[in-house]
Amino acid sequence: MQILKLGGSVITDKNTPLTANNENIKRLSKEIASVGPQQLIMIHGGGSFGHPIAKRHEISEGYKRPDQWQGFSRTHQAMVHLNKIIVDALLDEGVPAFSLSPSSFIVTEARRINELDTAKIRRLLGAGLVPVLYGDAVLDTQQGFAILSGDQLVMRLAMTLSADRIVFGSDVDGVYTADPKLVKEARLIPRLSLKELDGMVRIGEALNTDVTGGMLGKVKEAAEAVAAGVEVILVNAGQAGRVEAALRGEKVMGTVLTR
Ligand code: IP8
Repeated sequence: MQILKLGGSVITDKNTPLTANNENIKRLSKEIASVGPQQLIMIHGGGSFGHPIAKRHEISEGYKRPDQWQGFSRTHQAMVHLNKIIVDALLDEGVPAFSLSPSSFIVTEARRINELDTAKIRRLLGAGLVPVLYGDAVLDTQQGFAILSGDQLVMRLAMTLSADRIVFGSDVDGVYTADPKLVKEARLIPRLSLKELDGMVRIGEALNTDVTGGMLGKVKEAAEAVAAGVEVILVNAGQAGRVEAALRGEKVMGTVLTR
């Protein structure tokens, strides 16, 4: 079983609120379809749908004022909207996609997943369907509500359902030796062990910056799954063919995280 996470930067236009990147969504749907029948869970990020609304209403910080409940619901609705665009595109290409709302079966405690009932996901997979989930506004036992990131969801599902591989599709090629947007000599790291990763996280924390150009948080979250034996590969989903190759288990430009 594989889990594919599509980052918000690939499937939406991050500079324009509530705007999907239909071109990328269609191409990626075709790539997923061409892999053929597979045990696959998809999870997508919020991009210009969930994030601006969540930020405006301070949803991730938790309950402070009654008017935030409106924002909580609107954040969720924006994600439902984006999810519909993605599931419709997958169905149009023949992928048996099925939408699942994380907030309907997940509750967090201090922003970490607490309750998680995977029975429905298992049933959908058993029937040959591709459950499509997303980062969502969820109820939280301590702070009222919270934002559950797609990345945290990927990791919990990978551990609970013993996934074989996680493919992270974002808008960068993988993990670099330095931020490629700032440092000309930055090199892509094709394989990264947990020990090397730990070293980079320490450097990043000491400098109080993300030295790898936006990938460190994702990679930190992934470490637990890697330690449990799940293969984790980071690829650029904005480049044609890379997600497809990663799902097929073929050699592809990106970064593989290893034990
Ligand atoms: O883009 C958060 O998911 P992410 C989604 O995976 C929302 O961090 C609701 C802002």
